[in-house]
Amino acid sequence: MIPLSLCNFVRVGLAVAAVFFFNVASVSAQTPKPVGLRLVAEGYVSPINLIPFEDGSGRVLVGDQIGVIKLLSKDGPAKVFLDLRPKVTKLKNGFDERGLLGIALHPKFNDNGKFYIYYSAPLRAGGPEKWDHTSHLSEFRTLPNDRSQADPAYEKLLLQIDEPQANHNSGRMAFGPDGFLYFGVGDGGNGSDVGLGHPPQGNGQDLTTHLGKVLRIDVDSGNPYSVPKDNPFVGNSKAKPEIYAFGLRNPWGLSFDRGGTRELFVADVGQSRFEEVNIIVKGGNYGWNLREGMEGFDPKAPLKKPETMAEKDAEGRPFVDPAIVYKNAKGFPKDTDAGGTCITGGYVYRGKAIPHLTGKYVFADWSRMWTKSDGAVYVATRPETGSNKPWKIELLPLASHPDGQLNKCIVALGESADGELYVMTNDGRGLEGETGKVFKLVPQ
Ligand SMILES: [Ca+2]
Repeated sequence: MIPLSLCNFVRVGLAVAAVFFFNVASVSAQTPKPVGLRLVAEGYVSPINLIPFEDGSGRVLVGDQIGVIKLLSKDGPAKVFLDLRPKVTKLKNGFDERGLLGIALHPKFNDNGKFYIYYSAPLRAGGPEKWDHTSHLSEFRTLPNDRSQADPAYEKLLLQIDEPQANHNSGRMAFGPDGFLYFGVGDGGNGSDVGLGHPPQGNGQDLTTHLGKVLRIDVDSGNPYSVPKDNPFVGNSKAKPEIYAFGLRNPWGLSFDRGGTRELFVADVGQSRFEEVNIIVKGGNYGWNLREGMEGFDPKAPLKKPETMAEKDAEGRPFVDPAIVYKNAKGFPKDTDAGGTCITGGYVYRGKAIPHLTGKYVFADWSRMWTKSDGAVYVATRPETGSNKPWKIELLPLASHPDGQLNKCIVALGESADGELYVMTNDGRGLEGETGKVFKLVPQ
């Protein structure tokens, strides 16, 4: 928590910053054309997944963190697709990062009805003493002749990952253009990647654990799955073969670009000073907990820029810098170009409705202040080819809301089958009430 007096100061600063774009390096007075948010669904607690059916129907699944997945038709009412609450670990009414975290439909879902869910289950029998819970990655399926209804009797458990603390779980998933399932796993929680369940080098840098990684598996062969032969650490007896990339803290936003070269964008929630988006490459080390943003990180003094910065990891690999970075208001309470407190992540826009966003990465921050629901939507523009400048970040003006202020926390973004984007919010600080709403990003 930061003191309220500081927050008031931050608020004045952000009002000034709202007309500028920012990146870590510079500030300019340009601003993108306004867009609007149109309400399409409400009554959720914390809607964190919006997954489209790719069958031309316009239907989408909306997954609520508490464990309920609803199917929204284009015009009809929402209906419950799957209620996973009996299998989810007991959640707190207040702030809680556990629950139903990720959903991905099998690329051949229309034929086989298979889909995948990542959720927080109670700590498994035999799990490490005093650890918090166990993450489950499971295969589910619909009823044989009805894609609009999950089969409540079927679950095939693919992977369990024990979690020392309740926070930093990720579990965000997507199938890649190669047909393999990619998913994020957080560093196990706590802060600074230290404490119970965190080895001396941190989970992010420890290749013997799934924690703090992006993993890649093949759900179409093996039992219950197989590891793609070209995963970067296959054959390394000191590494988990599922690892695709590492050095991540809480890779919350995870999406493949529907166009371009189908890059994998992963927004990694920072701790104190920087929020970042990484373009994931095979075997890449994204730095946590030796790096945060473009700087070093010292777990003993997380709010300070360390005097020295590691240039390479323990095996001599250089770190991969993030593509998009902004200052976290917790670490920079006086800076007008601090973009928020927790990156939500987003998508490269490939829809038709808002042409000026095409090819840009549209993303959100959960709340610009820790003490108030103040989510913001941003647009990041890739630098020209050959330039080593960071992506330009601009606040996306929301003409549908007075002064562009949402006054809500943005828990996730979603993408329809035709590339249009959705912004999912709730009013509170956690799993209380049914204030969760789903908005569509529309031209204004
Ligand atoms: Ca990083």
